[in-house]
Amino acid sequence: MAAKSSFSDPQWWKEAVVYQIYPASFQDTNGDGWGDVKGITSRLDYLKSLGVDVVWSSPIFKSPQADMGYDIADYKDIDPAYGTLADVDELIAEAAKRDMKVMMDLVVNHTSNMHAWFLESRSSKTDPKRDWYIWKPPKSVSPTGEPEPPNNWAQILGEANSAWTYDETTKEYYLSVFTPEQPDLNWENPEVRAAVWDVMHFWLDRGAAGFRMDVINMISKVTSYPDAPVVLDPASHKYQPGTQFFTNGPKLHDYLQEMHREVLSKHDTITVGEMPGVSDPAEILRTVGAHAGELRMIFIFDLVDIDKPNVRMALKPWDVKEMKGIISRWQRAMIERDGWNSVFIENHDNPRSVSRYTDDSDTWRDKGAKLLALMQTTLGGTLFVYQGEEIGIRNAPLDWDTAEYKDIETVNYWKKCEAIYAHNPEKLAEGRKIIQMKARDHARTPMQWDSTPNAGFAAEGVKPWMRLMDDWPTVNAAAQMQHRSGNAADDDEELSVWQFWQRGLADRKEHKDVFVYGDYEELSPQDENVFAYVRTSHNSTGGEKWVVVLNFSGQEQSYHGVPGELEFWAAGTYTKGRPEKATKGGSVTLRPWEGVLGKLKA
Ligand code: TEU
Ligand code: CA
Repeated sequence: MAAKSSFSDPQWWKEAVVYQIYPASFQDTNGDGWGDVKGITSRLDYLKSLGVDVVWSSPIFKSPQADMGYDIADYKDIDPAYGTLADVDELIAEAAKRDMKVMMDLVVNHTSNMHAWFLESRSSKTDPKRDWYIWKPPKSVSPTGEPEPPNNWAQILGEANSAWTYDETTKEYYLSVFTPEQPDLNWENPEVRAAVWDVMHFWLDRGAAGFRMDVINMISKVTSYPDAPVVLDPASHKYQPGTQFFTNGPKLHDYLQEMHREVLSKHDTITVGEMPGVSDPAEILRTVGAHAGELRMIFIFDLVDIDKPNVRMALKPWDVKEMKGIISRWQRAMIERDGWNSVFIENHDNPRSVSRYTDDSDTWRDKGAKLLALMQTTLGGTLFVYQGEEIGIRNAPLDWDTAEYKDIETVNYWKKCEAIYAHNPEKLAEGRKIIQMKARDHARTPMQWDSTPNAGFAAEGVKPWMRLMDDWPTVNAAAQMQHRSGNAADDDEELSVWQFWQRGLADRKEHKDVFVYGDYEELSPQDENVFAYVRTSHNSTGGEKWVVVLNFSGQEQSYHGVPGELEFWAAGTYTKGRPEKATKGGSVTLRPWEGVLGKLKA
């Protein structure tokens, strides 16, 4: 007989709602146009009122900011732009007062090229830290003295370039899969691993509740460093994606189990591993299985990579059926195989969900955002909400100058477009469109707090580090928190996006047996526009059954598959109470982008 499943065993980190902060763009308090730790602390009450339990901030450590802090120069200090260690102590203490926790971003696949470890490593071939990074001689040197990289792997954040960076000091290359400013650590070296455990202890001892772990599935490389197969047009791409040779590599699980033994097993943590590029359930369960002894959960990228062909800065058509398939597959997999999901559709590396999965026009933006909120608050797993998602911030418009985009990936991508397509205006326009749809910058615009100058992100007269969206006078947190349309007691009152999220998070907690821990069954896999599912609590004594029906289209849709008998409609994205057009007999008619939640008779 199979062992009893732990899926529905209550754990604080399963029920927690995590809010991801992009610190440079959250709240500036000292007038430099750059968000800071004190700014996060000043907004804890806001987060608490939304229903957040855990705050995770993208990196705030000392960094030259080549990749917005994902290039760390000192893991045990805070970048002066963000504040001080004392500010973080205060943040953790203030969060604790509100019964909230703080999670750190652990970026240990690579360091900054300005980290002391790397400066030592590059200084000579015999330096004691030489082997902390991955150094190789050139594959060849041309008669004119031009070195050739050890293999053909492309950089991830500048795919036109090599993943290897040549260093004149010792005439060798170092591996830098993201950018030259982010040299990869050599995890084969036990000293490196011990140094990482030390960093983790440092933050846990300071009161951090756990970690989001940046590209943690890239720490083990295939150490023969073979050439990657040619999948991108070699005429325009000398270098090719080498992902398969450093994603879920041969020693990943050894390292994660060692991490668990040395660090995580000693604390009650929340951990989530960022794991792009892996979709095999058996492999994923090795990390997130209840008895795996590795991490609590990971970010699976199938959904946010739905429109990703070989490289991220490209477009691929997708449809609602595909989206539903991905969600249902992972909901089922964790229940059947005793693992644990994270639920997310936004982060700082992706465009805004309302623009990507719904219709972000002025007419439909708030409906689309509420549809996505209803979906996420009723799916199983630990829920992650991204800064600004709770007010339905959308992508920057096409008419923004490319100079407004600050992200190194976008900047490199646009440079490449301008070089290759200098005489091809059509291709150039296509590149510009890809930026409007896919750039990471869309998630990084300053938070829209209120309708005062600079949207309350920074004081009047300050120039924010990145341009604010133009719609902040109408799309902002204050307006949505105060929002009232019609009579508050009226079922037809429409909630703002923020209010809808707040209510959804509260409902999720109230009915956690259903929405966090319950069973999941998709009802409409073949429907082209409607996504419908049933969540059932495992509770043997009077289990509850709830149905969710979501219209992912801009047209009215009738859905006939509501199973069993409806007790009542609990929520809809158009009205506070009963959806207007809900009918008897298993049918419901949904308006464009409308979603409804109903309780079924047991
Ligand atoms: O991202 C890793 C990653 O692979 C992506 O989501 C990446 O942004 C995308 O593939 C680019 O095409 C993490 C961080 O979240 C990201 O911000 C960093 O730039 C990256 O690692 C390097 O630390
Ligand atoms: Ca500041």
